[in-house]
Amino acid sequence: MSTIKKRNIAVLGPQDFTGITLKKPADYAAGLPAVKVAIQHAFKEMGVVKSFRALSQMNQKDGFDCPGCAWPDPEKPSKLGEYCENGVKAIAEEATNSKVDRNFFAKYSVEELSRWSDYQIGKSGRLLEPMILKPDSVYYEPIAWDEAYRLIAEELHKLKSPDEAIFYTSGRSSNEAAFLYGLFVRAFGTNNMPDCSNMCHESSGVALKETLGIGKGSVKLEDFDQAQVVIVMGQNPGTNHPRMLSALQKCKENGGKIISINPLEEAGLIRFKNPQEIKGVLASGTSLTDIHLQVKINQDVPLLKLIIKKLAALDKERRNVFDHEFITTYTNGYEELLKDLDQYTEEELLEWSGVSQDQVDKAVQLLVDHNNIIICWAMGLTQHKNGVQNIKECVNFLLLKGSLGKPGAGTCPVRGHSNVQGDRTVGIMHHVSPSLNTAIENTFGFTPPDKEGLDTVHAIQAMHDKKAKVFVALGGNFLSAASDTEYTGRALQNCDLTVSVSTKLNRTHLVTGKTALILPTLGRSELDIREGSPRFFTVENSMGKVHQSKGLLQPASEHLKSEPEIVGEIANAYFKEDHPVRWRSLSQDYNLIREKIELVIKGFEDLNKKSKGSGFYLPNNVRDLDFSKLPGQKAQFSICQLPKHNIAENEFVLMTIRSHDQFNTTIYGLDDRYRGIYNERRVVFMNSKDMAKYSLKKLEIVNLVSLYDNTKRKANNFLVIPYNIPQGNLASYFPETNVLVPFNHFADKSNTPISKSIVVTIEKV
Ligand SMILES: Nc1nc2c(c(=O)[nH]1)N[C@H]1C(S)=C(S)[C@@H](COP(=O)(O)OP(=O)(O)OC[C@H]3O[C@@H](n4cnc5c(=O)[nH]c(N)nc54)[C@H](O)[C@@H]3O)O[C@H]1N2
Ligand SMILES: Nc1nc2c(c(=O)[nH]1)N[C@H]1C(S)=C(S)[C@@H](COP(=O)(O)OP(=O)(O)OC[C@H]3O[C@@H](n4cnc5c(=O)[nH]c(N)nc54)[C@H](O)[C@@H]3O)O[C@H]1N2
Ligand code: SF4
Ligand SMILES: [Mo]
Repeated sequence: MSTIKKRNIAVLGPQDFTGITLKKPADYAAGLPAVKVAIQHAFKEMGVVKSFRALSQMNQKDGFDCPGCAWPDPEKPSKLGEYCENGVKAIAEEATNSKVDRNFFAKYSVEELSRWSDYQIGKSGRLLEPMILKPDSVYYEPIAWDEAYRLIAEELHKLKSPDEAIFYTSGRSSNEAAFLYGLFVRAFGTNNMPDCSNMCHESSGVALKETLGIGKGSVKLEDFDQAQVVIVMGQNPGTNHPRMLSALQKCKENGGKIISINPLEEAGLIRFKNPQEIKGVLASGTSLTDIHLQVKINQDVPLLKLIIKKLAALDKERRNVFDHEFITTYTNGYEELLKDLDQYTEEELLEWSGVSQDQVDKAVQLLVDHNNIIICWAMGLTQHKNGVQNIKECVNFLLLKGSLGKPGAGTCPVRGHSNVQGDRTVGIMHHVSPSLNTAIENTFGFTPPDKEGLDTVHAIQAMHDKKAKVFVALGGNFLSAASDTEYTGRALQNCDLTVSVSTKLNRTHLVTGKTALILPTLGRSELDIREGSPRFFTVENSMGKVHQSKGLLQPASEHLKSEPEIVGEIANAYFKEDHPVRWRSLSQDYNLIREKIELVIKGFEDLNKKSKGSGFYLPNNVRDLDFSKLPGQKAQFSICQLPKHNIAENEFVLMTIRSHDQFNTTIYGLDDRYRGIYNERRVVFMNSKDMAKYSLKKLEIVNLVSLYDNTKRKANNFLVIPYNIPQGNLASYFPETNVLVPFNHFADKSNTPISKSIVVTIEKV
C-alpha cells in the first residue's frame, strides 16, 4: 500500500487584487468594440490562420456547433458568420495553441497550481495526454489510457454498492456521449447522475413539467419575429446569449415591445448595435428595452402578482384582458388564483417589489391589449429558494393571456451550456424514469436501477460524509461551480478516486481524491476521425431542435480520445466483455449509438437521417396545446407565496452573477466591459445610498460574510463599486463568491443552490 499524502492545497486559490480600472457602464452592447475584442481573443489564442478556419465553420450547417451557450442558430445562417463575441471567446478558449504537457505537470505540483487563479489555470492551455495523481504524490504524471481505464474499473469494483460512486455531467457533452454515459452508469447500477442543470435550470424544468407537462420551453426562434411583447426576466443576454439580441432586434423592428425585469440595467438590454449591419457599426443601433422594471432581488413573484392583480381589475370591466376561451378550454385553477390575489393589497406588493408605481402602470398599459407574449428567463429566476415558484408565476401570467401554443408567444427558459438540454433529453438525470428504464431494458437486455439517485447538492454531501468514494466528471469544473467551495473541496478530497474527462485544466483537477485522473478529450471544434472518416455528433439547442455538429480543426494532441470512446472504454474495462451491451463497438461508431437513441428516446426516430442539414424539432406538447398528461388534462395555475428573506437591519441580499469575460468557471479575461469594470473580478456592486449609510468609499476593501445555521462563511477582499442596483441588494461575480453559498440551502423541489439570493453582511477590512 502506498502512503496517502495530505496535500497542502489552497482550495479557494488566491484572493488578491489584479489592479482595477473603472469606466462608465456601457449603454449599448456589441458594435465595433465587440468585434475588436473578439478578434483580439481569437488571434491571441489561436493565431490568424486557425481563427479564420474555425470561425468560418462555427454554427454553419456542415460545421460545428458553437461551444458557448445554447441559443439556436437561424434557419439560414449568414455567410458573414453566425456567432457573437462570446462565441468567439469560447472557441478561442477551446482551440487555443497553449498546451499543458507532461513537462508542465513535472514542473508545477498541484499544491503550487492551487495557488494560481482560475484565470491563470485556464490560460495554461489544453490537456494533451492522460495524467494520474498518485496517493503519495503532489505531481501529476503520465499514465497510459488502458492503465487509466483499468484503475477506474478496479476502484468501481471495490465499492460496497454502486451508489458509492457519483457520475457528474456538464452540458457540453454531445447526445451520443451523454447517452452512452447514462447507459453505463445505469448498467453499473446507480442513478447518481448529478449534472450542471441541477445548479442551473432545474427550477425551470420542475415548474414547467408540473404546470405544462414538459420541462422545456415552448417558443421557437421565429416566434420572436411575431411577438407583441417580450419580457426578459433575470437574464443578461448581452453577455450570456448575445445572439438573442438579434432576435430581440427583429422583434422591435416588427413593432414588438420589450420589458426587462432585472435589479440591474444591463447594457445588452438597453441598446444593440448589430455588428453584422452597417447601422450597427456606424449608427446608434436599435434601442431594445421599452420598460425596465428594476425589481429587488427575488421579488419577481410580488411584481408579477401586482401586474396580474391590476390586469385582473381591468379584465373585470372589459372581459377581454385575459383570454377566457383559452382559460376555460385549457387550464385548471383560475378561480383559486384570482381568489388568492385578494389577500394582497396593491400597495404591499408594490412595496415588496421595489419598483415604482409609474413603471408598473406603464407595463400594465402595454400588456393589457397584447396577447402574443413571450417570457424569457435564466438564472435570475431559478437560483433562489423559491426558484420553482418564480417560474410558476410566469406560467400563470402566460396562461391568463392565452400566450401559449401560438406564434409569437410562449415560455423561453434560455439554457446555458450548448448541449445541456440534450444531455437531459437522452437520459442524464438522477430521477428514475420508468418509461426510460423499460426502453433501456427492452433494447439492451439489462434492468436499470429504480432507486432515485443523488443530484449535485446531495452528491456533495454524500462525498463529504464519505458515503460516496468515487467521483467521475464528464466535463465541467465541479469544485468551482458548486456551492460552498470549502465544503465541496473537503467532499472531493474525501474520495478515493476523482476522475475528470476534460479539455482544459481547472481547479477540480487540483482539489482531488486520494488518486486523481485527468482524461483529456477532443473539443467540439476538433476533427474526430475513425478509420479515415470524420465522425459527427448531435446536440439539442435551447428550443428543442436537434442537429449535427462536426469538428474540423486538427486536435490539440494525437493522444486525445472522444468522449464516447472514453466512456465506452471505461465500461469495457469494468464489465470485461461480460455484459449484453457491446460497449466498445458502440463507442467507436456513433451511428450505432444514434440507432440505439432512436429506439430508446422518444422523438428521435430516424435520428441518423434527420440530424443532417438544419436538424429537427423534438415533440413539444405545449406547442400542440396538448395537456393530456396533466391532472384534469389541463395546464395548471399555481398559487405562489411571497418570498420572505427576514433580512436584519445590517444585512444585504447578494446575487452572484457572470462578468462579460467568463464562461461559468472559465475566466476568459478580467474585464466586465458593459459594467465598466476593467482588470478586476473581486468587486461588489452596491447602491450609493447604502455606501453612504455604512460610510463606505468607492473602491474600499470589504469582506462578504454569510451566516447560515450558525456557520459563518467569508469571502475576503472585494472592492466596493457604486452602482445602479436597488438598496439592500448587492451583486458580485461567481465562482469567487461560491464560498458564501451554504451547501444545504437550495430551492424547494429543484434543489438548485440559492446563488442569486445569499444573505450577507459587509465587514470592513
Ligand atoms: N458568455 C457567457 N455565456 C454564458 C455563460 C457564461 O458564463 N458566459 N453561462 C451559460 C450558462 S451555463 C447559463 S445558465 C447562462 C446564464 O445566463 P444568465 O442567467 O443571464 O447569467 P447571470 O450572469 O447569472 O445573470 C443573471 C441575470 O439575472 C439578474 N438577476 C439576478 N437576480 C435576479 C432576481 O432575483 N430577479 C430578476 N428579475 N433578475 C435577477 C442579474 O442582474 C443578471 O442580469 O448563460 C450561458 N451563457
Ligand atoms: N454562485 C454561482 N454558482 C454557479 C452559478 C451562478 O450563477 N452562481 N451558475 C451555475 C450554472 S448555471 C452552471 S451551468 C454551473 C456550471 O458548472 P460546470 O458545467 O461544472 O462548469 P463549467 O465552468 O462550465 O466547466 C468548465 C470546464 O469544462 C471542461 N470542458 C469544456 N469543454 C468541454 C468538452 O467539450 N468536453 C469535456 N469533457 N470537458 C469540457 C473544461 O475542462 C472546463 O474547465 O455553475 C453553476 N454555479
Ligand atoms: S449566442 Fe451563444 S451559441 Fe450563439 S455564437 Fe454566441 S455564445 Fe455561441
Ligand atoms: Mo447554467
